[in-house]
Amino acid sequence: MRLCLAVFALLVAAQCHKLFIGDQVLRINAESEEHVQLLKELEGDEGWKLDFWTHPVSTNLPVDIHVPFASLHAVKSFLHFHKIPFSVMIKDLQELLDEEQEGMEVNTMQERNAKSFNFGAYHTLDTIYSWMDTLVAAHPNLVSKVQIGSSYENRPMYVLKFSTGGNKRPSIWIDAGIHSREWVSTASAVWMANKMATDYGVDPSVTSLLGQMDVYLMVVTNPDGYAYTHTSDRMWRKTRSSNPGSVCRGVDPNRNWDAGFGGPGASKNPCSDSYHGPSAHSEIEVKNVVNLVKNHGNFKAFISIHAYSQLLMYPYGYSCTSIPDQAELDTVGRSAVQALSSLYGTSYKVGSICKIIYQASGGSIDWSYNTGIKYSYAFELRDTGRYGFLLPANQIIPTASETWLGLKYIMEYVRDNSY
Ligand code: INF
Ligand code: ZN
Repeated sequence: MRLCLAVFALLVAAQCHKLFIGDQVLRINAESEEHVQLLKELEGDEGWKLDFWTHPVSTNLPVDIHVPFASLHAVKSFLHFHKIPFSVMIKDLQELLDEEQEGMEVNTMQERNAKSFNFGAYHTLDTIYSWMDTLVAAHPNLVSKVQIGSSYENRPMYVLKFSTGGNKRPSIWIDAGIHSREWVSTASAVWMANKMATDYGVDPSVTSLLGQMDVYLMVVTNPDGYAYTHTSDRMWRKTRSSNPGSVCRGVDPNRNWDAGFGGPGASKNPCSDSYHGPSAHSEIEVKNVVNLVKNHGNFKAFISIHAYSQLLMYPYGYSCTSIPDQAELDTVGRSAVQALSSLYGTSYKVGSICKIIYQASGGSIDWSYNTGIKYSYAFELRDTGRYGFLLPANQIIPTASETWLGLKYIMEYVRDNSY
């Protein structure tokens, strides 16, 4: 048995996939400020190669940590010693990854025969890009595929533009997949793009929305990172740019925007998953979006879709002071979440980034808000930690369907209240 496991591991490694055999994800419930401080020290200790999926901020938010097999004993001893309660959320990360991979392989075979796109499965970048062409071909008078530039590794960056005419109409920006490991964000954007296209002319609200506004939907905002999660490291979050003077690659594209850039809640260490990069907009993926939004000049909403934690957040992240429009964005956010929850009862929290989770500088929706796009929001989709970034594919369509109701509420509100 050990021999075939070793052979299997070698075969998989031959595809240069990073392996996570025996790795676990622990859910830690800090019960005191002292526990929170101890967890922050743990996060700062690079030696144990811990991947914090969520971060220690207070006693009322759990901390999920992906612990490599080699560090498991030490980390569990540390938690036991300090009497910090924890549970094992994922007992073997590689097993979950293998299941996910099997699901994708089965789907690819079925798709070849059925010639129909399976919205309830995760797809590679190439498959998503091909699907975009079929969506445009099916709705030529509504949807176009616009290349806004290229990524660091020279992959095209496409926006799906939904427009029924006019020139630079009041528009809504929606991006998904800016953090590449958050696969359900990208998969939900694919489903919602199809939903919007097929509901136009059928759903009076969508028809009215697209009769007055354009919608720009970027399904894969970090294509290099997304490709890398399929070929090499499923847990990759950042871009894939090289950092001069460091062996570590990538910048956190949600710390690279010119909004409180380099402030608290971002790292100056290129090896950190929240590395802010050498300067604001240094990442071409961010720069391409900034240029499009600035050149267009008539965006009324900027919505960024992340996963996980089930949150709907508004600015600021870089500071815990309230924005001038806090009351309105909070009210609209709570109504949007009410619409989202009406489908399956999924519970979301609403609030500013800084207050509801933690201070994070250089975030996209802080930048969009400060450039005058009032209706700036960030969704954190399912789940709340049972699977985290490895949400099973059978939850894609339920997640996308409920998210669509929340998103549609926001878009309708913007249609009726922005000038
Ligand atoms: N979100 C957190 C992040 O560290 C929080 C966040 C969301 C900050 C939106 C700023 C704006 O970027 C995620 N979620 O990474 O996937
Ligand atoms: Zn994210």
